Amino acid sequence: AFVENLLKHPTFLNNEYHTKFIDETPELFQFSKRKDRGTKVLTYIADITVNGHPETKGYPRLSPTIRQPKPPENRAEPMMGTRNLLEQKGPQAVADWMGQQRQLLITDTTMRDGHQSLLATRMRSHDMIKVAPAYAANLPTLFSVECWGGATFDVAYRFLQECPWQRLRDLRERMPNIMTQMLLRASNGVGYTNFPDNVVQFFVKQAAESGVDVFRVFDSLNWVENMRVAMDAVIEANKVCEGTICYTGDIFDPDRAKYDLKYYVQMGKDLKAAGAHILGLKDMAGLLKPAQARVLVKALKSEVGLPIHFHTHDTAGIACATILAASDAGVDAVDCAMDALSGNTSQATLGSVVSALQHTDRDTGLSMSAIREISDYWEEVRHQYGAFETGMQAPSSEVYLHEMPGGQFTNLKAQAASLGLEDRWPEVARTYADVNQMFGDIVKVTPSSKVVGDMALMMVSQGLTRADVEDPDTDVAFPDSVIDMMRGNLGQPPGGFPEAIIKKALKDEEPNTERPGKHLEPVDLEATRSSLSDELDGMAIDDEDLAGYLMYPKVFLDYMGRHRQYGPVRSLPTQTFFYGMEPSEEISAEIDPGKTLEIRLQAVGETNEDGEVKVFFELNGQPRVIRVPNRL
Ligand code: BTN
Ligand code: 3PY
Ligand code: ZN
Repeated sequence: AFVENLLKHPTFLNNEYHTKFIDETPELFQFSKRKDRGTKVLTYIADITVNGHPETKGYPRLSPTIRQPKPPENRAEPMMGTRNLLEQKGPQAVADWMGQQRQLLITDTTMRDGHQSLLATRMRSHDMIKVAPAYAANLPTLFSVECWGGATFDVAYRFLQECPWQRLRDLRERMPNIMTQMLLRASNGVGYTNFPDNVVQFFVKQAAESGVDVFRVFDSLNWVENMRVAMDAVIEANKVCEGTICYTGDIFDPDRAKYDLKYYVQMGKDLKAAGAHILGLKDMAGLLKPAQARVLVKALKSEVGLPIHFHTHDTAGIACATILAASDAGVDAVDCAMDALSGNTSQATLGSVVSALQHTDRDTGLSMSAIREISDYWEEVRHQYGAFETGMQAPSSEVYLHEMPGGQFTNLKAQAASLGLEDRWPEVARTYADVNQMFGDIVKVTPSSKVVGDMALMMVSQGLTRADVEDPDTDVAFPDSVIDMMRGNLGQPPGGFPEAIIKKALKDEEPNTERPGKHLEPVDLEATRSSLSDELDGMAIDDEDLAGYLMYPKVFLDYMGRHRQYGPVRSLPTQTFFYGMEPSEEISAEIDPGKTLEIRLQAVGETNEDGEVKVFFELNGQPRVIRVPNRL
């Protein structure tokens, strides 16, 4: 390969080379770059077949003869839906229309929060794209499909070796009539820290261009001041701005008076004044109970006057009851997940909510048979992700103690286990609640929930109690995330953080109580684009790549490195992506529209003395041999 490269090189051909030419021309050694995409994909399959995928190690694959998930037939041409209204008349018209509907509107969260909360966010685009046309054709009256944002963005690059932007474009194209919806952590974008204002603006503009219609914007401390930059960017892009309240505590509990009815109504009014088209009510842990929902929804409806979109989790098993109470009280739209990916830490069961409302004045009008067919598809998809199941067997009222968001609960359990604390989970849960009180009773949602979790794990593993931490005479090594939050880098909770804990974490350093973005220099976008291009050997960097890099520089670069080696692996079936292939198995992968690879694994050879294995394939009928290192 080296000689081939050398003979083709223009400097060599022009006789301009000198003795240092070889040393100074690194591209001569970049053999993998010259591999065609078919070879790259075979290299990936060979590697996974021999070495396994690091994410599914130790978990048995399903039999290769198991049926691939098959999406339902389209029953009709896609009827006009909310997306057409948005395109024709704009976001205010969507909000006005929403407020005039009698039926309860439904958002399907399966492709975002559903798998984020049940399968560690590991669902691949391949499995979503296949069923998107069935949503468009068979459920055209859904309010929206939540399919982007939250944790799905970095997990796509980090663990699934795919571009989140392409997922968005592919889904958008296949559901032209239904609004897509994303979860945006305001100034934290889809990351864990506050970004400079121009990065947030750039990200929102790109998300709107690539296909997001509804932006659910929330702040992890419920600080409206810190939501304006993101909200303004959504409004500027002419998309639906769902300014969102995060719900915590219990409006009926006098011990949690900080988060009473008045607090939420005032926040709703502030979001309306900040330009929200609709009001999101985000109950990320599933704490809102039916009686409280009745009171809260009524008050928000009458005192704020925006249409309300309610999101909750079924962690305690009560989400359907709360949704039906909210529906009675006049909530406009609610989030549900398709049956097969609902319940427990996920959303309420879509088919059950739809069924419960049939023949009532809030009948959703959605087709139960269309829902069943789509849910059957998701059930088959879910089987392929067994390695990521959390093992949660039943709903649990323990969530009222710790108040962990749906996505964090099982994650923190796994983190605790990895620290050897699996037997001490009840203690972790109690400590999480203590940390919340010690921090002044704050909203816990990404990223503030992660800070509380970090602190709780540190305390349990070091045997520290709240009293120990608060004792001025005990030295405490706070996690970095806690120090960062006390510095004011995630913004301010209502009433600020308690003085004593700031003092203990920061010692003599003064916290910043202004909006973090106010003190962050704008990023020079064009300079960043050109240095990123240099780092990637002159590759053209488009706005999607740049926005991805700005959110997660290292994750993006690692993704690009693997992409160069393995090519378009997003098009592989999920079984193959996670487990490789078995001898005589055949698959096909459409790597571009109309360009399909037919791949058959013939045999896997012995490992030679260099530690390499020959893997024998047929690619579109032609024999191919790929060598990969045996790393086991
Ligand atoms: C990651 O966890 O870094 C992403 C998964 C991709 C890692 C690739 S997959 C083929 C090869 N085998 C490994 O064990 N690692 C790489
Ligand atoms: C996220 O930010 O990813 C969430 O789902 C918060 O609830
Ligand atoms: Zn959620």
